[in-house]
Amino acid sequence: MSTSAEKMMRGDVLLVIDVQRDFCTLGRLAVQDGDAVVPLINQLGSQFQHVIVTQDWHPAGHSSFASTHPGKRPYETIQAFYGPQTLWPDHCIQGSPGAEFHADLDIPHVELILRKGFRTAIDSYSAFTENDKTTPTGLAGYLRECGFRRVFLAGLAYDYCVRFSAVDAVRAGFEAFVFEDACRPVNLATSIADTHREFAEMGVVRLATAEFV
Ligand code: VGL
Ligand code: ZN
Repeated sequence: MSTSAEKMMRGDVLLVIDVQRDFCTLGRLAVQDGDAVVPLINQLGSQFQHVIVTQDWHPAGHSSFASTHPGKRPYETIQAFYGPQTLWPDHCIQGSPGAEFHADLDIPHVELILRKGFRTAIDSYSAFTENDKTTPTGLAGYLRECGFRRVFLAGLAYDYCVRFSAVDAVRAGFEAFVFEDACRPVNLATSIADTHREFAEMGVVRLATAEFV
């Protein structure tokens, strides 16, 4: 395993989660040090023949926005029709500057941009299944049809969209690997510890970028 070409297998895909301006410095839902993932993800991108990126893509007035619910504040939890839902500041509104990818993200050969969270009534942390745990995004079918078997993840935020995507990748029958240093967390209550517990339970492998590039 001396070169990345030997580590890389046919059937591997890099899934880059939500590296968008609203999750980075001065963004509406800025994750601490979120910008720091960009150079690492660019490096990873150059090592993978196959790269897919996701884009959080909410309509104005989305049900996950605290501003949609009178009297509610960001980071409170409400009961949605599908269960508990954390409320967020307005972010990644379709077509807004904050929904754009970070300006320094540079992976020209990205083969699919998957948008998620575009249904007003349902949030979607996972790139595979929306928060109702029922509505598929179509990504599992895409990956299967293309013959991918191992999904490598990086991006924002570690304890929300990366976590749910990695766990759902395993549920969908793929192997999942997370480049931890190429992610940053939101860090609410026990979200990071919960992520580590769930990764261990589900067999999601935690990696450092240096182990791969
Ligand atoms: C995310 C909260 C709300 C994420 C997206 O990308 O992790 N978190 N929407
Ligand atoms: Zn969102």
